Amino acid sequence: MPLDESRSDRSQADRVKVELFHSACPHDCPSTCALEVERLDAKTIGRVRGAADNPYTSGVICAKVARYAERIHHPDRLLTPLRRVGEKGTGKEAFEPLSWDDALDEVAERLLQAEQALGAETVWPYFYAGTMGLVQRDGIERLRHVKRYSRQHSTFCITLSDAGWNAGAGVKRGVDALEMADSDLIVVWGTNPVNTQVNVMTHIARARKERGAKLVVVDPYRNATAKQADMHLMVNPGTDGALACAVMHVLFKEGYADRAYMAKYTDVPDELERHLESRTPAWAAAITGLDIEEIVAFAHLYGQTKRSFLRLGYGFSRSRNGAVQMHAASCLPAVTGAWQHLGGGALYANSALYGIDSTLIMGLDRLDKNVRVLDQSRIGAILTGDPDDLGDGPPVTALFIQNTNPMNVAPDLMKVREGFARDDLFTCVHEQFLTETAQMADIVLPATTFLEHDDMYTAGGHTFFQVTKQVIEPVGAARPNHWVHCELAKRLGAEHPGFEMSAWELIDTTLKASGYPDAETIWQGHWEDRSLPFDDAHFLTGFGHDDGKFHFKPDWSALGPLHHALPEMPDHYDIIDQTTPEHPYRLVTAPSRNYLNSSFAETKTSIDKEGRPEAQIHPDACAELGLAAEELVRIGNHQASVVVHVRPFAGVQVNTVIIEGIWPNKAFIEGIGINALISADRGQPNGGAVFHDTAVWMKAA
Ligand SMILES: Nc1nc2c(c(=O)[nH]1)N[C@H]1C(S)=C(S)[C@@H](COP(=O)(O)OP(=O)(O)OC[C@H]3O[C@@H](n4cnc5c(=O)[nH]c(N)nc54)[C@H](O)[C@@H]3O)O[C@H]1N2
Ligand SMILES: Nc1nc2c(c(=O)[nH]1)N[C@H]1C(S)=C(S)[C@@H](COP(=O)(O)OP(=O)(O)OC[C@H]3O[C@@H](n4cnc5c(=O)[nH]c(N)nc54)[C@H](O)[C@@H]3O)O[C@H]1N2
Ligand code: SF4
Ligand SMILES: [Mo]
Repeated sequence: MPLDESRSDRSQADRVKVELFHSACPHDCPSTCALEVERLDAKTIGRVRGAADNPYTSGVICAKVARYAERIHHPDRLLTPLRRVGEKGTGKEAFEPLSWDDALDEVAERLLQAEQALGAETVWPYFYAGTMGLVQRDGIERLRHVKRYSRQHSTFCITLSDAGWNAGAGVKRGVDALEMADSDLIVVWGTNPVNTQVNVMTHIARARKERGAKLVVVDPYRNATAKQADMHLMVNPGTDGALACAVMHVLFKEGYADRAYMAKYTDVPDELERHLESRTPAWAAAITGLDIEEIVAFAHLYGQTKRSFLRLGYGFSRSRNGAVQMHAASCLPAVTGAWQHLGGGALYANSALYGIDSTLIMGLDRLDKNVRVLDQSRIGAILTGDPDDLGDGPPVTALFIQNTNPMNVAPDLMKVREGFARDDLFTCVHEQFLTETAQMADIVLPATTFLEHDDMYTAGGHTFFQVTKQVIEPVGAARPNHWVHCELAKRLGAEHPGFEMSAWELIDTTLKASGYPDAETIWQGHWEDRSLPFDDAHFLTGFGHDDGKFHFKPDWSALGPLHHALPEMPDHYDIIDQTTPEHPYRLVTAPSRNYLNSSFAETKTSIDKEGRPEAQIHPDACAELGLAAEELVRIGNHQASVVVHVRPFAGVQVNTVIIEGIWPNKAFIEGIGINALISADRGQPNGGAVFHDTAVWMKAA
């Protein structure tokens, strides 16, 4: 992989006077790259590059953001507010432009009418992380809390992985990713950084070049990262708990367990050892589909390497048992004591480093815990009136949506479509593009991108906090989320100091309340490094729990209401969507490289690079099903079926099928996207979508 995907010709830029601005990538990606943006004039950007002087970004960004001019200046950007005058779901021709004042008046009137008819809980502000900027992403919470609209349990992404990590380590942080360069073994587990956070590969490449470090990838298919690995453990999806247990079994049996470390830093090492006696490599081989020898070889490599770095991803947590999988894997460095060494330990995410006080931005001073909470991933069930989801409250009759595209990304898509299609539902979508969700809206509002507004950013994958300023004028009549919150608040009679401030004032005030330098100072310096001293980052001063220990035996009841059946110890928790004679395959819907969730599916370069949705199916399975390359396969379960092209691929087990990318529904042969197959079941113990946990049938289409 090229070290700098963003390097390219400067010919266009050379012709005009180019100014460089610092910024940060706002997309929902652990890398939160520090950027250098070329401004060609007050309205136009040129190339975007990774900041060379940021130690994590190190001059490298993904190709899709390097080409951001293509997205920001895209002819399909929304330029004015729109009112729908035609059928839902039918594109541009169904909308007519209107002024901002008229649009905001209409939205406010409809929200007030809904509230008067059924109470404030009938309104559901709905958002996710289209921008990760704290002001523009989270300000919608202030409007929600002040108005006592229904709350949102945000379960698309991190709920399962958070629960799994916190179960063991007790706090959401880990070893600084820069230490990967000092590691002798890097285990990329349940993440595909070549696609999803390219910067991880920069630091792995350094360790390999400078120290001859080994790279192990644990993943159900030979993805772009596994292709570069020294060892690829191609597990059955949802079976990592078994692999982790068998590895620990070997570590204990063969003298790789650090008993002195465990006595000091962990809760119940002896009980764990006894528990693992029956979790042999042979036991795990039958569950994971790996060979016994592979499992033992990995255990030896891991046990023998003091500087071993686990880079734990989100992917392997997107399953009904995902929290148990994450916890089981996170136990490994606590058994060997790898945490004690430079370049040793684990990183899932670093959110806890930042300590931002979000009270002002989110209006937490106005939060009323009696207001009902609706699960984001169950939007289909909610909009179609499932009483279990709605609780005692009214139906949802009004949605205000920012930063997300649920008509494309949410589970149980057929139900989501049915819900959005309701005649008695008022929907306002604030968007950069006329997404499939925006096409269902009554009023569409045009949104700015990150280079058209101010914001600030934490990061999951590194330690740098960043503050950014607007670089160009808003495109067309696009307006930032914060501006829309304030304008709606006026019309809705919602009062809060946060609605009286500019975005910059919100940033500055929040930073002061959080013990940071002021906004201007951080902006001038581009970022504020929040990394911890070695002993703290490596938990040598204690893990996050009250007893300071890593918990092999977690208190799941503290982590969510659905804790009753969870295993007490790391294990294979067998609640995944099992294969049956009727559904003999397991489907994984992993992200593609050139799309980011559903974003960038509008840019031509990304579309050209991705081509079309394809099912990657083992050649033996193809033979059995009578499928060949270029042919169509129908893939289905009790929810729906979709039709895609076949790509025979030996880098996957015979009973697993992979479809990369969250494509627009229309990219599929019958216009039904992949999430029609995804269940809206809640992962345990705290909910969480199970995007990679689906048993399916396949047949020639
Ligand atoms: N290009 C690109 N970048 C992205 C995104 C994107 O869509 N495209 N999405 C962004 C977002 S929102 C997020 S949260 C991150 C997610 O980034 P990651 O942490 O990488 O998580 P996923 O992309 O869901 O899955 C990564 C890998 O997990 C594997 N996997 C699935 N099930 C299992 C399992 O049971 N066990 C194991 N061991 N592996 C499994 C998949 O095969 C896939 O290769 O990426 C972000 N970055
Ligand atoms: N099958 C399958 N489904 C998945 C996943 C998977 O791996 N497989 N991954 C899941 C995961 S991890 C996640 S996080 C979700 C993500 O799904 P979404 O939250 O829907 O993320 P995006 O698809 O990137 O859509 C974000 C939208 O926000 C808009 N946007 C960006 N910035 C702004 C802004 O400043 N203001 C406004 N108003 N709008 C803005 C963008 O134009 C874009 O349309 O998808 C989930 N769905
Ligand atoms: S790698 Fe992630 S954070 Fe970096 S530019 Fe690409 S999408 Fe943005
Ligand atoms: Mo995500």
